[in-house]
Amino acid sequence: MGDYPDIRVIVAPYDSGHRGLRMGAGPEHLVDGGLGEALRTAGRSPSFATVRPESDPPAEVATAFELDGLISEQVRGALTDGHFPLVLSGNCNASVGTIAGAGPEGLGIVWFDAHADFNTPETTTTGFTDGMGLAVAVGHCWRKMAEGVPSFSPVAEENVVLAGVRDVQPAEEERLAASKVTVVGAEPVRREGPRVLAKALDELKTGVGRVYVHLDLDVLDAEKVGRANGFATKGGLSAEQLLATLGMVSGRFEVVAVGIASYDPTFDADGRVLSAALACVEALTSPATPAV
Ligand SMILES: [Mn+2]
Repeated sequence: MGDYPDIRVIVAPYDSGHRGLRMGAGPEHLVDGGLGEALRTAGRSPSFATVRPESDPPAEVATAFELDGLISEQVRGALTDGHFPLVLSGNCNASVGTIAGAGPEGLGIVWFDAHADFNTPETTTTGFTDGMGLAVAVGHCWRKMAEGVPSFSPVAEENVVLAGVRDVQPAEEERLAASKVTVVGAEPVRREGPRVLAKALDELKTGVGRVYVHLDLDVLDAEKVGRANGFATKGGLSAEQLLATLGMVSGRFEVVAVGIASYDPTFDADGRVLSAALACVEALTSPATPAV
């Protein structure tokens, strides 16, 4: 990250338009579970802002994009104030707001997730917009809705690295293969270590200098670490591997914003996912991160 003295924690505690429900409980659980302490340990002073959509009744798609708009304004405001934006959200599609606020032109995305979040309304079998977050970010779907998010424009596919995936649907697989998104699955990271990500990051660096880091906590291994949510699967990264890969990202790029998403504390009874998440926050916001 850049040399920001302060961190603006932007809290978007919603899942599918519902406040505090399921993964919507994650952001406040992270805050109550020691996020401020982790930031202070990293030498930062945090301030907190919670976004509140007003669409009534809430509707999954409309509320998701309303949240994106509110997040975009918060992220832009934080950057204007010289604060580093850290966005805690229930769903991954909140990333669209963060990317918009950070300024999508010339921005790269490093997206950690067990899933590809690359469905569109035409390929999804669940109707869950969370699973379309990356597809929206690169302009593949919901284009009119995304246009309504202040400052949003799609990020170029070639400026995206998707890492740690292992649960990808066939239609997503096809569309990823036809795209310029670089995919580094969880399996090679587990087999050969975090360094397998180096090539993808070095290539990304030829195109962009600043990145948004998206961290869906279900990139963590459901067995070795714990289940971040109801969609978590085994075969993922250990906390150490994730920390090492994050260090590789912050060693190469100016990280302009971080998003942490998809944490449902009811699946994390022993708090191991929480601990891993806080360690990631510390690593990503420490003033000096050594390059690997
Ligand atoms: Mn996700």
